[in-house]
Amino acid sequence: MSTALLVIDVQNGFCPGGNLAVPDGDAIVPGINALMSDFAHVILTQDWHPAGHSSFASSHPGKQPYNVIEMPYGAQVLWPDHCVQGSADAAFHSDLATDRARAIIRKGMNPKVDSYSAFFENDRSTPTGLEGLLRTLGVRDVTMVGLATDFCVTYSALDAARLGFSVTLREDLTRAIDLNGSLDAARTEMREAGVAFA
Ligand code: VGL
Ligand code: ZN
Repeated sequence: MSTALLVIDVQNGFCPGGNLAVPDGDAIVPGINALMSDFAHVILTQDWHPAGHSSFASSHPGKQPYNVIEMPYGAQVLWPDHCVQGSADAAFHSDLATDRARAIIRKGMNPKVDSYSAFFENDRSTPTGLEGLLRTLGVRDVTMVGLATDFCVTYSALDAARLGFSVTLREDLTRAIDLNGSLDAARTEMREAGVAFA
């Protein structure tokens, strides 16, 4: 059985200067690079939205970033336009050691459904294919790092735990958006799901 490091959304868009900048988001890059050699497999995710994506406030007349609306699949925070396919905002941070990655899982490509998790769209059922990749590789233990702690990292960790993987969060190698207490709520949910904090 094998181990995988899941590096979530370490993209310019979530780093200082990006369209959805997470405070200090770039500070985790050296530590993530150093950790890669401890794992059999390194897998990156990349938030990869078409222009006009339904998670963008600009796609909803009268709405502002960080408003919350009801979508057919549940509540959806509306974001500034970010990580549009092919843009500099969607590129990985230039210091991230992407050469070590076995695979890059792109997500958020469905114009109508957001996708925080590396495993499923926000309907919690449409798969990205990552589960099959990990199982085929014999991976049972996954360690999560990246951006943002309280959105894409947490959704990915919760799905991994639900799928039966043993999940460790390296919280020192994540940074949070922390919207209305979302970081505390995310920590509680991960603890309850059996995610180990390292
Ligand atoms: C993310 C909000 C929107 C993330 C992605 O990577 O945490 N958050 N898209
Ligand atoms: Zn996004």
